[in-house]
Amino acid sequence: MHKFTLAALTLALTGLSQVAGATPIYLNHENISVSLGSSMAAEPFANRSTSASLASIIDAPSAEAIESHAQNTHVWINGGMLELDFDFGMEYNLTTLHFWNYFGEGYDVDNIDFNFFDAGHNLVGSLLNVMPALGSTALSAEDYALSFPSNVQYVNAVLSGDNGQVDFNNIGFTGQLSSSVPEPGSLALFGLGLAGFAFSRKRQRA
Ligand SMILES: [Ca+2]
Ligand SMILES: [Ca+2]
Repeated sequence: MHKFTLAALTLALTGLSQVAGATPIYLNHENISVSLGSSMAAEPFANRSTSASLASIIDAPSAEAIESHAQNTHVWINGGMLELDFDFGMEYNLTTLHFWNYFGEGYDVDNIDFNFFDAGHNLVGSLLNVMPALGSTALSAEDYALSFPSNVQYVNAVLSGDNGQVDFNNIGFTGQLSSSVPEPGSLALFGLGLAGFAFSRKRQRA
């Protein structure tokens, strides 16, 4: 019986932390999607299919991940720009943007324009003329702090290189769920409700 109550409390605490959205979440293929922007041809990548390339953009397991440059880890546009549309599925208050650039000037990304939109597609922030540093052969991310912790669900990114080359390994975001943080009173009521639920289940089973 104590086990059941503990499980219910654990569930309640897990639920509370999700409702509060207090935990920074790294956004990657497990919780967001990315597609080609409206300016792009269907298969613009030089080395792989669009589906494989898009999957590779958001496949870093964490913001601290190291990724080696290989055909199945990077994406490459030969002669042009790359426009991407990210969809987070729900609104996040973003804190950091992460970018894994190519390691040589001949192919790396030299400029990125980011525009951030809420669930209603209203512009809530921009990060323009980002000039990412060169990566290295064992790539770690360059981090950009975001100064507008507003409700972001969609991100449009346009990446370009001085010589028409766009090559990089990953783009990632860190943020917290924007869903409103409940008042302490409602938190306590929520917890009491769950505890009551556990107690009544316990009595029924006894
Ligand atoms: Ca990758
Ligand atoms: Ca360059």
